[in-house]
Amino acid sequence: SITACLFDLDGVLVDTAKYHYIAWKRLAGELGFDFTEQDNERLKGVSRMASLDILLEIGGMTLDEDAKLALAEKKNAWYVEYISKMDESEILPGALDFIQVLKARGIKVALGSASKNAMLILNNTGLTPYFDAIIDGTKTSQAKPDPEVFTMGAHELGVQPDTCVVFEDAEAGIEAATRAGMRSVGIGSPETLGRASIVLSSLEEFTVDRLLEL
Ligand code: B16
Ligand code: MG
Repeated sequence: SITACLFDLDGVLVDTAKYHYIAWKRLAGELGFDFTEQDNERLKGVSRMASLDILLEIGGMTLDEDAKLALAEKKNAWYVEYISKMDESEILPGALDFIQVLKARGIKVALGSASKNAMLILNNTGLTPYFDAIIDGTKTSQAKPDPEVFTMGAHELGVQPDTCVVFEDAEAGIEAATRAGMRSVGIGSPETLGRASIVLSSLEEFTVDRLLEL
């Protein structure tokens, strides 16, 4: 049986990738190189510092740790400015309805995100009260595909991993779910998320009855 659903944030509940993209592009611009939407695909689900490493690799730059921390902070300040203007209209189609039905059916709901800004996004979109547990980048030490974020989620909910289903838009997130011993629902394309139990284009086309059949 299924006792809990664990949701990734960016790409599953909200589309913050566009704000990450504008902020990284602005940083690349200051550093003197271009950063495309296609480049940005490589940053999805990846931690902030690992994202910066990919960006610098694209620009052909090598910097010391202090310089990298300063750039990451600069990018984050811009990103926080953008996400501060978010509201409930930015919740992705079908996400809130699905979460409400889960709660009504007694299935627990947790967040499993790499972002250190998750609380700001959840508060601005009004999603915070729906979560029984919130695990984000401020609580974890290992990035996906390490299973830590989801293992911590199950632990905090007091449920067994094999009764959990993870919702993820990134390949590394599907791998993290599998390594945690959980089923997974991929949101996006079957080409990159083929290892998920099932792949959907959005939560709009999903129901709790289909969840219980996984
Ligand atoms: P921050 P998720 C991830 O969120 C994003 O997909 C990824 O692009 C970002 O670099 C990462 O959070 C860290 O975010 O800079 O806000 O700490 O998909 O795990 O919800
Ligand atoms: Mg994601």
